Amino acid sequence: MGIVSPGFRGRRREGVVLPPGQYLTKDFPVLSVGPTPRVATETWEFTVTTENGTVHEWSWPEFRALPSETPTVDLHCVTKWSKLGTNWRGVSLDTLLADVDTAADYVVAHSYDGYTTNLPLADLLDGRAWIAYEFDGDRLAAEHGGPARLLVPHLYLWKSAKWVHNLELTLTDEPGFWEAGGYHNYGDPWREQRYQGD
Ligand SMILES: Nc1nc2c(c(=O)[nH]1)N[C@H]1C(S)=C(S)[C@@H](COP(=O)(O)O)O[C@H]1N2
Ligand SMILES: [Mo]
Repeated sequence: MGIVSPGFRGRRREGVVLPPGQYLTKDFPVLSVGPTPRVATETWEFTVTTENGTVHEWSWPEFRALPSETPTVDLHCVTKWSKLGTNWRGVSLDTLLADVDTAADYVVAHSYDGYTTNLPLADLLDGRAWIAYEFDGDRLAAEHGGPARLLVPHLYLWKSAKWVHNLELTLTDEPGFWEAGGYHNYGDPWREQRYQGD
């Protein structure tokens, strides 16, 4: 590692595990805008739609037949709790998007409960995001987004859409639920991008 100036908060430094303003918890709090949707794997489907209307679709068996990964990642919630070293299993977005032909720069994730969140497409690539379906070796609990949720741990946890149903690839950036309600458009915990203007 090179020299990092002590005042610069935007990068992770050796020995620094918590982004600014966060505290550690061992719990796994549940934060949902509405009631937990119960989605059976028999009817579950995951789709990626491109800017020209092409739809890529996976049933549960098709999704589960894809190669999976077991990331261990730190979670940072904008309500200030962080949980370190969480263990997941999921399919990398690199895998899911490998055959998707698109000129889009942005994504809106749509969930079964109607929740939406937006992020740059680049943030889903290069081993940084998964559609996760196991937590700590068990099926992902419904309250935490099961059967499957988006997991984008390098951004605040509101970007990790639970019960994810569709990724809409868009040419222009379209704010999601919290982003339209005053939360930061990007949400980097290391730059403490909690609210618009941070
Ligand atoms: N579909 C959906 N995804 C969601 C939410 C939601 O209400 N609906 N809440 C978000 C918020 S604000 C947070 S902090 C995390 C919480 O995830 P958890 O309940 O597993 O801790 O999920 C995010 N994903
Ligand atoms: Mo949140």
